Amino acid sequence: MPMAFALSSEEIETYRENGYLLKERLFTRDEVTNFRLSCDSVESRVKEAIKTERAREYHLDQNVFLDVDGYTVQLEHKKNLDRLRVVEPVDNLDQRFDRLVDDVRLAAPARQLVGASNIALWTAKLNFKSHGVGSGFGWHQDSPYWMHDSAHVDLLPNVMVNFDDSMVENGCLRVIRGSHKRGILPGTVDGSQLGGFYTNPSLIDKGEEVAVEAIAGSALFFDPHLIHGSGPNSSANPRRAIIMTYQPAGFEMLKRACVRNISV
Ligand SMILES: O=C(O)CCC(=O)C(=O)O
Repeated sequence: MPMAFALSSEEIETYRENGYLLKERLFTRDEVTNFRLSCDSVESRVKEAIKTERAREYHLDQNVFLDVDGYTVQLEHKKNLDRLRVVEPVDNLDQRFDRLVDDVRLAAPARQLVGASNIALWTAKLNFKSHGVGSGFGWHQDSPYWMHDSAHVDLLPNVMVNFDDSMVENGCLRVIRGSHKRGILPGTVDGSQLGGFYTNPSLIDKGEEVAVEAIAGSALFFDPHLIHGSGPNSSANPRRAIIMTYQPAGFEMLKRACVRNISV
């Protein structure tokens, strides 16, 4: 009998072909409401932590990053430095996020995509994309960021759980369908510090671009080699989401010297 919440063979085929798969309404309205409360709580605690002497600030390409208490914080760009952009890893900053890592609705598909019956967490980041100020993400693959820290970069499927309706207007995720099949692609050569992590524009087939609009409570599974990015959020609505990445069991997390195996 198929495991509850496991992907069907057609869904797996779609994921393998396109590099992504959207599962609508995986989480209820009440669950989404609670996840939003968790976002607020993490935001206020992180804002306090980065004011302390424990925080170490550094700049990359004029953007501000802070390492504090074992996680990294990216602030929004330029004049919006009072707003958080990304917190990573975030799983252990909130009990609901910690439980979400083990949620069978995500873990059962992740096991199939990793191809292992036992899996662990690789990383979990909370992207705030605040209304009016949330900046976009340039076209990139995740695998070039991770290849120096993981020996199995092909086995790191992502799942993005949307806590708000995620539309073109508030900067939904965009993907280049099928781009994962080409493996790790060369980066941009523009002299910037992080340019090498952005996919060389000459290799991006814009004819395959898809804006993946998704309602709150949906989950988007996507391949670590899939080229993706997103526009800014200039709307009046937030676009909060967590992106969790799984790996085979027994390996340490990115940026944290501990193994976080999945317990169900
Ligand atoms: O949240 C987004 O819009 C994009 C995030 C992303 O691409 C990433 O965190 O790697």
